[in-house]
Amino acid sequence: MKIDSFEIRRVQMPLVSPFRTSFGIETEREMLVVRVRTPDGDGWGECVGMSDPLYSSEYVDGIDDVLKRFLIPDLLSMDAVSAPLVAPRLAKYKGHRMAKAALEMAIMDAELRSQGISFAQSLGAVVDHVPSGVSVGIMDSIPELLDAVGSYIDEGYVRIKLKIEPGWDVDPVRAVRERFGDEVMLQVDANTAYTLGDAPQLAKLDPFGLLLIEQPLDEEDVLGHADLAARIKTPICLDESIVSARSAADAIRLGACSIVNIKPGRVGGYLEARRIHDVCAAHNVPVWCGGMLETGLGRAANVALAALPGFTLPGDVSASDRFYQVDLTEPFVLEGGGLHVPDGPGLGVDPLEERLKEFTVRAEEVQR
Ligand code: NPG
Repeated sequence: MKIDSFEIRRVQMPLVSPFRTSFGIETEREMLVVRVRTPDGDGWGECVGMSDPLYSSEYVDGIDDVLKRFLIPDLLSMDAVSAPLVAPRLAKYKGHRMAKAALEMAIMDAELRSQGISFAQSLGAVVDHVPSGVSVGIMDSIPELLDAVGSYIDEGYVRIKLKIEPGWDVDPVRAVRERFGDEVMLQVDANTAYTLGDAPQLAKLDPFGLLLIEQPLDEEDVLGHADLAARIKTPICLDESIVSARSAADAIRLGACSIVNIKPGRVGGYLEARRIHDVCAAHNVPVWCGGMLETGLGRAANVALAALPGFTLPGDVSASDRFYQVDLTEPFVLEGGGLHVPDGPGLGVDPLEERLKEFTVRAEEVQR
């Protein structure tokens, strides 16, 4: 496929309520949305990088720079491009996986739209509806947390994930178990907030029958996770540490995790995400789809990925209204505890012109 140009849009969307994790509080989501223009039609990519480099080293201003200065000019210099060529072509630029993922997503969308094939079909989805989990931020008090969890359960979410950090771990988990019972699928996410020295504290979560504990230790501490796995009963799931199919294979071989969270942006795109799915499936390691407060664009692609056979645990694929009063696309709505997998060409959803205008703070065209 030939590419005419790329448009980079900086988008700012208010969140329905502040979202607090062990690395910060978000009240608004700032992100980049990329549109690729081709003679066969446009395609959309969403970049999951945040405003500040707190979850990963990538951040919006840095992504904007690397896109304009290196990645986009390189792709524009090619006679023709297709989604599987993007990652190998851009491999010489170290890192910047979220930036690369957004470009691959846009090109994949344009390509699939022109071929009349959906993301789900192209990735190998086997279901048309995926169960939704919801991620619940750190709160100021246990009663406030219980109210939030109660409303998500009432809405129909089938799995609850509690964000934890030192000082907010065993008590909230115990309170949720006491109030909502042992049947609720419950897991926790530490976003690297602990060290191996905290093993005795983390072992106190063992009696609560959690599905998993996500990324308790530093992202580079893969061996530490293997050691921790020997000291606690709750299964360890890695998120930040898994940046490629290779790192997933390494972590599994070292015994650092028994479950993997796959976020396409973190690993450089949907095609690498599928390779991680394949590696994990080959090792009987369950995977689930992570979320990074995506708009309807990224959500559509995540839902398609979550429909692959190895995604045996509910993902952070909540409805649009979990984070946004109005979405960039028609909203994803919770039905039967999950979301329908879009089946139209490409992402199967389009940004609504008015919304895009409303939330865009800057738009730039990068041409050949
Ligand atoms: O449902 O989109 C969602 C959010 C799920 O908790 C969630 N994401 O650490 O997994 C995470 C966390 C996150 C959000 C990470 C934003 C980075 C940015």
